[in-house]
Amino acid sequence: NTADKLGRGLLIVFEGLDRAGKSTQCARLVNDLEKRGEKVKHVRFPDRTTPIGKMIDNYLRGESQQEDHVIHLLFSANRWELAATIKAEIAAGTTVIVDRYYYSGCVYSTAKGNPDMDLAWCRHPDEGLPRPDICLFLDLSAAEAAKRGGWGEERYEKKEFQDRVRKLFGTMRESADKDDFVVIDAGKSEEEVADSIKSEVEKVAASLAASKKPLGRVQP
Ligand code: ADP
Ligand code: 2DT
Ligand code: MG
Repeated sequence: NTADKLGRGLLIVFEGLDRAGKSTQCARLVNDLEKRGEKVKHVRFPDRTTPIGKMIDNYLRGESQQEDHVIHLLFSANRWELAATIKAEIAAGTTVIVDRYYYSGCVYSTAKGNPDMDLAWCRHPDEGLPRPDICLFLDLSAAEAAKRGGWGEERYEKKEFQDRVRKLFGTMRESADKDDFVVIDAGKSEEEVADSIKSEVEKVAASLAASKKPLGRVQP
């Protein structure tokens, strides 16, 4: 298995717009790796269970207001509070599968259009976090996403905002973090998407095992 060949677990992140299928595919990959005898931990951000996560949850549900910089830093802090655990799990041979990470953090905050907060500013607080071995970007057109049902009631779940998010993910996929991303066509059936993901994960696991690459950090 991965841990024997690489000497550590993998850090695998899922990103994409709302309804792209992240949560569905995270669950499937966790299941699949577990069946193959791998140790797996499933994490999602925001982690709404911690005290900081509860503040974020209130904000997302529209029950509280937060200044733009403040909520941005809370999302980042919510990742930092789990960073040491993630590193320890990976060192112990567990593969950690993450539903949204700092890429969402940068893109959603920047999409607000606050003139003091561009992508570069938004990325700084996350520098130094464990760096994903792969970020599987589930790519879905707006039309396909619309077929998957309406948005919920949460902040950000509005057409105009989602259009800005889509554009900014595009920018991010072409900038500092471009080597992290593998784009997956998320418009196919659940099984077909799962198969593409499996093959990308196997590819990255094999290449890392060959190079014995240690877990990285998000670079400035
Ligand atoms: P996300 O976590 O990215 O918001 P979900 O995994 O919750 O997305 O999926 C959003 C909706 O789309 C759910 O109703 C889910 O059952 C459905 N769905 C997920 N993957 C597919 C797919 N490949 N084709 C059609 N519908 C899908
Ligand atoms: P879900 O729980 O449905 O994925 O929605 N978000 C997420 C941010 O604004 N900043 C972040 O750092 C992260 C991780 C994206 C969570 C919502 O919170 C947004 C949608
Ligand atoms: Mg989800």
